[in-house]
Amino acid sequence: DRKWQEIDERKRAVSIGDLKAMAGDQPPARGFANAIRTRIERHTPAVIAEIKKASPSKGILRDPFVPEAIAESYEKGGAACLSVLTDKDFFQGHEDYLKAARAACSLPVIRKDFMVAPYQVYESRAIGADCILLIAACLTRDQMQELEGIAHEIGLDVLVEVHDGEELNDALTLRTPLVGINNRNLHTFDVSLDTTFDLHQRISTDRLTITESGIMTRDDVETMTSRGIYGFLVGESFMRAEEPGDKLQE
Ligand code: IGP
Repeated sequence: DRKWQEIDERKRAVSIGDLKAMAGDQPPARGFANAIRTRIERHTPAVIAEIKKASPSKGILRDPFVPEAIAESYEKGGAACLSVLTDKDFFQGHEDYLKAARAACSLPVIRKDFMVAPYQVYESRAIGADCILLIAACLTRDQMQELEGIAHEIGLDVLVEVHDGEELNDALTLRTPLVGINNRNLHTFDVSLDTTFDLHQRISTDRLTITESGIMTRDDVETMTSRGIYGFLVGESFMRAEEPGDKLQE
C-alpha cells in the first residue's frame, strides 16, 4: 500500500545503515513511559497532548499550525508528554513538526505514524522521537515483537494501541508497559468510551493504560479517573482551542 511505497522511496534516499548511524548519534531519549508512570502512580492525570494539523475524519483542525508554539503551550499547561503526527497521507503530518516541537520544550515525544518496517523505527530515533506507536490493527504479533525489540534496543519506548480483545491479546505479549486503548473504530471512525472500560478490565495494574481518542470534556476525564484510568491521549479538542495548554488545565 501507500505506506510501503513511501518507505521504498525513502529507502533509496537514505540506507538503513545511515539511519542506524544517525539514530546512534542522538542524545539519550527523554523517558516517555517514566513521565506517564510517575503521574499515574500519584493518581493524577497523565496527558499525552497531540499535535496534528488535520485528521481523515475531520479535515483541517488548526490553521495557522505552528508546532513549536503548540509544544510550548502544552508544556506550560502541564502535559506529561507530546504526540506528534508525522504521517503525511492521512494527517498532513511531517518529521519536521516533530523536530520543531521537541526542540521547543523539554517533554518526551511520541512519533505518531503507521509503523510497519524496522526502517521506520531507526528513522524515528534519528529524527529525535522518544517513543513510537505500534498499532495492533496494522501488525501481526510477530511484527510487533520484532519492532518492539528494535525500539527497546535503541532506547525508544513503545506505546501499543488496541481497539478490541484480540488485539489486546497480542499487545499483552509485548514487554512494554504502555497500552493505549483507541476509542475510535479505525474503519467507521465511530467513537465509544466503552471501548476503554471494556478492555481496561483485562489489563493488569503493572501496565499503564492510556485512553485514546474522543476525550473532549472535563467530564470525560472525570469519568475515566473515577474508574481508575489516569492515562490520556488527547488531540482534536486541544487543536481546536486558541491556547491548547489552557484547554489542558480546564
Ligand atoms: C487523539 P482525538 O479524538 O483526541 O483527536 O484523538 C488520538 O487518539 C488519535 O489521533 C489517534 C491516532 C491513532 C491517529 C489514536 N490512534 C493512530 C493516528 C494513528
